[in-house]
Amino acid sequence: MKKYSVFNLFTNALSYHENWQRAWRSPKPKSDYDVVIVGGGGHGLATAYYLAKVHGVTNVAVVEKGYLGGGNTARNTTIVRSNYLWDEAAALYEFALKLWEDLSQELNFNVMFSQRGVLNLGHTLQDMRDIERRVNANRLNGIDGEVLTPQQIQEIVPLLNCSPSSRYPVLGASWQPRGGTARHDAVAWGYARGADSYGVDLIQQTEVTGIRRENGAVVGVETNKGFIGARKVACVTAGNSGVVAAMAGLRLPVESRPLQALVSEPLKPCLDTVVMSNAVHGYISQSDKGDLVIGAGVDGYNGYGQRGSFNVVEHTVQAICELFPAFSRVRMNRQWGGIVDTCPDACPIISKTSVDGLFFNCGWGTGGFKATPGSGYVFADTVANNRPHPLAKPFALDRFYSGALIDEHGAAGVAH
Ligand code: FAD
Ligand code: PYC
Repeated sequence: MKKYSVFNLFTNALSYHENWQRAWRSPKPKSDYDVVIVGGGGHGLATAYYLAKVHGVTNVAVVEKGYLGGGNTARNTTIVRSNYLWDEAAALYEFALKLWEDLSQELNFNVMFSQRGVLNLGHTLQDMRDIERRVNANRLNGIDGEVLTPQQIQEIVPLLNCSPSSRYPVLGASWQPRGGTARHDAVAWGYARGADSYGVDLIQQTEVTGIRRENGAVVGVETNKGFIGARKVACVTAGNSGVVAAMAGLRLPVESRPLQALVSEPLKPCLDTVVMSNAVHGYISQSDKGDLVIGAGVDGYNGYGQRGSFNVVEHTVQAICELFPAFSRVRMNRQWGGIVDTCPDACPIISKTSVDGLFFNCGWGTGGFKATPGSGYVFADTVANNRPHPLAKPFALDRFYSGALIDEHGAAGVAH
């Protein structure tokens, strides 16, 4: 992969970007691939990268209906942590967190991973019992975590209202120091450039409209630009997974709902960690640009409109003002929604399907950004070897038949 020097940066800055190389090719689709990945978000691009790099499978196309990283990857609030309750989920998210720690070096692309720590606040005795249980479980799994007192929290976040007379007093928090945030589009671009350098074709503005099967096996995808043959099709389409699965006659146990976020006008640095509260129900961090990045839970209805409803915005900013009275006069610049696909147990699906050669990676709900590197790694392994990667095995579709669900609603961070 080409390395970029300070000299390059300097000359490019003075050339009005004219000499900048494209970060990836824009090829016409071939008639046939070993693997077609549907969906060019972070997870799809990471899957392509690891298929090529780790498994030597390079005759691969990523087919994206919009632009790379323009779905939930572009719309999320970039919180990364691995403090999930159950062993299976904790192992998967911790694997991802370890990949995050070296990702900028791996991709030679600054993904701005910032381990500024994540606080999950508790406001009731039951919250605190749940927090203690989760932190204990995390530590048994080798994941960093501590239970903090209100005094310790106040030292980390001086602006947080820790007054015992507040409506929902802060009684404590879980603290994962290795958690934090990353730059969402840099992750997509880094994986895209890496995958392209191995020969993967990244095909944008091309919508998959059908999944062609013969004798119970996948043979390719129909697109709005024609048929593309494939021995394997790996679908990584987040909020649209139910729609894409239906193209192959499958019904997935996912529901698609809007999840909203907001950013404020930029402020001087005032919040250098991530604060989440499930009870008051809002979360917040400050981007490197200075904006407050804010969100809460999913909207209360299913749908595909990437907007959401106003009452959720109102509820979210009320929660933030309750937690941070000093932010009550900050103006909000933008609000948006993304469509998240949620499973009944708030855990993802990483799985083969009943159609030979057809795989799905979806159902990450409100929390898949943090999993991007790990998700791509284990899904690539699953697709390349036609069997689940050990970390992906508990997340196969068969759990909805066996009943071996992994209930992570408590650790999901925002309500589903
Ligand atoms: P996407 O980035 O959505 O990629 C899927 C792609 O598939 C899209 O680009 C789409 O255009 C494409 N596609 C769909 N249908 C087709 C088709 N028929 N043909 C071709 N292409 C198709 N997670 C966290 O861990 N931390 C957070 O802080 C966090 N905050 C969030 C805040 C909001 C407001 C939202 C909406 C989500 C948040 N998430 C968070 C969840 C996270 O964004 C997702 O789980 C994750 O980005 C999913 O990645 P992906 O690559 O699977 O999906
Ligand atoms: O999964 O940590 C998370 C999260 C935070 C905001 C949305 N999802």
